[in-house]
Amino acid sequence: MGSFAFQLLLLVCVMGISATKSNHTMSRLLSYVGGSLKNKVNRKEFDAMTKKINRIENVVSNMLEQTKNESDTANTNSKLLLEAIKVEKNVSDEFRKEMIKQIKNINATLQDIALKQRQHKQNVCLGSCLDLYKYGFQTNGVFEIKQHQQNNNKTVISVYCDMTTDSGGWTVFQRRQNGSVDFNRDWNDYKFGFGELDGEFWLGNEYVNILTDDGETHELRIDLEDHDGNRAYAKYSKFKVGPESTNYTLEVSGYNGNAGDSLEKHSHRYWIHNGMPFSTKDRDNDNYDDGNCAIIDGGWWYNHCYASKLNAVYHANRTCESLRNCIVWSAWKGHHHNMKFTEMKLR
Ligand SMILES: [Ca+2]
Repeated sequence: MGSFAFQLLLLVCVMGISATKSNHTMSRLLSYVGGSLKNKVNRKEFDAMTKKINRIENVVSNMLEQTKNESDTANTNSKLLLEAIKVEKNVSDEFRKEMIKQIKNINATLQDIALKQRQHKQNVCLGSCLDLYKYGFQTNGVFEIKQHQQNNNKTVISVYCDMTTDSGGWTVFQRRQNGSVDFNRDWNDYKFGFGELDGEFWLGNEYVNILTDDGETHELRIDLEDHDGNRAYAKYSKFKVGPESTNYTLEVSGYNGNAGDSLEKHSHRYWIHNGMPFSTKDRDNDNYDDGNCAIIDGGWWYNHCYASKLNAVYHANRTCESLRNCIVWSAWKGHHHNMKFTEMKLR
């Protein structure tokens, strides 16, 4: 049933995008969902579910039509939706529980769609994911935020907000998860960012500077997962990336977490990243006199050279064959243990 959650959410998302021309798309999606379900439940349950899905189709279709015109009706309609898919006795308890879970997910997604519509309708464009969270946007996704620049102009940028981890309100500025995006990039790419906000990406040093260099105190959180499925995090109570005139120098302090600190302090002074400018393959700002630490390992605040490097070349191996091409957070797993998933976020 795990994939059913995804399929239903996919269904809702696609319908949200193309509500007006959704009949054909919806039929195809429902047929796809149905086909997938067929293999997982018995015939009786499947027939019952088909009826339910047809009813969901009607209710959701009406709801999307209405939320298009008036987003405030979404709450009412979501309740109608919940009523509409109460599963009958001939469906197993487990299946019913799963359905209710999925409906709650759909409900949350629909409310989020409604809130996004309200954001556009009322021209609500807040300054951070934290402001958006406090406003009521509490599901993960891509949002627009408005930020002051030093020349007092405002710039609107798209960011991915993590609204569920550690009380939410986090602006994600880096993600690695499958190696789909090349991180061995030059200064300009790291300056303005690359990749896809809902996939692998670097938001851009320019934006991380704007978001952290505003006179307020910001936190940094780094979530890690290794290739054995172990997870850990490092959190810093103070985080700032300076402007380009400082080569985006890193200021970080106040570690806590369970991954260990691989940025602020280290017994080996050449492995301290705090206070270091950013380096890329075409801009050597590190303390390594005989070369450039960033030459093949992606941009980072290299010293001589690193205790951590989360933008290195992605390999789906548990351990690193060499110190090169290895996504490292040494305080947690040492220098030879490759990370499978990383996310860097600020608040
Ligand atoms: Ca150097």
